[in-house]
Amino acid sequence: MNDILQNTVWKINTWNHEKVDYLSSSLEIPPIIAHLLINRGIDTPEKVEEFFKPSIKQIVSPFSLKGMDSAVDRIMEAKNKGEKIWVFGDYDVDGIAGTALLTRGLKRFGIQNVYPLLPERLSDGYGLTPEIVEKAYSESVRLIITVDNGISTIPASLKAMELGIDLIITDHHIPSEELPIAKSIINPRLEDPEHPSANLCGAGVAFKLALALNGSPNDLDLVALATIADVMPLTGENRTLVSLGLKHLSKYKRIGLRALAEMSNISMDDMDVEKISYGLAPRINAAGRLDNAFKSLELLLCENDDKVLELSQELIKANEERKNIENEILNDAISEIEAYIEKDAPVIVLTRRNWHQGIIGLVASRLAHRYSVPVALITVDEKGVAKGSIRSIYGIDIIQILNQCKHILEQYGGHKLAAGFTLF
Ligand SMILES: [Mn+2]
Repeated sequence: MNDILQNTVWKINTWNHEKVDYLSSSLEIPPIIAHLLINRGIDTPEKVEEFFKPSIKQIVSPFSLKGMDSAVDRIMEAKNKGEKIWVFGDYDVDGIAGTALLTRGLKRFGIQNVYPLLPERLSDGYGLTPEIVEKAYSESVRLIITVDNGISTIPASLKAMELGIDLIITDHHIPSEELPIAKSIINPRLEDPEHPSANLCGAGVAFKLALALNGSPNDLDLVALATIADVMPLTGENRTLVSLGLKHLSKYKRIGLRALAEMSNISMDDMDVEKISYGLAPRINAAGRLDNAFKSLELLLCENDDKVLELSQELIKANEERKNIENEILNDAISEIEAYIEKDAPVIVLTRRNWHQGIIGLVASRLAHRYSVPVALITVDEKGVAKGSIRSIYGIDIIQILNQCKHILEQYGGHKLAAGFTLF
């Protein structure tokens, strides 16, 4: 911990006397509180009121996001024609929760012919691929809606066009210059950064689409779970969604989450960010890291008491296994770093045969904290394919760095602080 604090650059905001005086006198609050609020951009009495009392009213219209109208139109058409729809997600908490949420939202909208699908990390890899589109075609699917992926899936979009399958892409990953071909693309990263929804996670975007279809906010517990697990900034609309969602979690207690929490000795009264980050999220993530995330999706959708107990038990076991593998890789990496890497190296890159691909991101993240530099861990599988996970530190945008390495990468994508790639 001390290491981290020592290596952190602290930037202290200056005190804006005029604003502090105004806010502290109009609300009768101590100047230091006013200063802290102003630092967060909460600089009027109205914004303070909103900040302290998150409410449904603060959720902005889903139609303020580009692509929402055309997405709703296309889904309406699917409903009228009775078309088969796939909701295609991701194997992490955000992708799983978003897939569960949108599947429920479409059913609530009156579409029964809808099926959730998640890729397998080891065999399919991340995101929609031409192979998955072909499989959809062979199963008579005519509309695929992605959740938490799809913004960089140009090959899959070409395949879909060729086969006459329409795509609605809902994602929150950073778009590259070229966008896939789709009926509709909804991605808050394509909006103005000041848009209140600019920081939504994948499940947050799925929530917006479900809200646009049904007109009422549902499954807020899943949005809170995903927003926290995806480590999104808790500002703007995210803060409202998480605040409402945590209350919803405590009160409503989805049976799958309740079983998982009980069996993990987590009390669901007074749910908070910590209980999700360190309690529920790692267990929901564990299945997707080790083999198949579908178990976690089933848990979120399941309404059978016996089945949720069984699924929870499996997730808890998978999480124990994940911890063991993570510690093995961590120790392995640390001994290599201490032996071979110079103390002031600006970046750490390590590669190994058969490091577990589902776990290297977690280890990279722990190493980036420990050494305060970006860390890339690369694993090479039996076929010789090299896949890497990078975790960065604040101030170093790894997507920009990966953009510069484009020519040696077969595939890459992610966020400023966390990304994945495949080498040629
Ligand atoms: Mn995500």
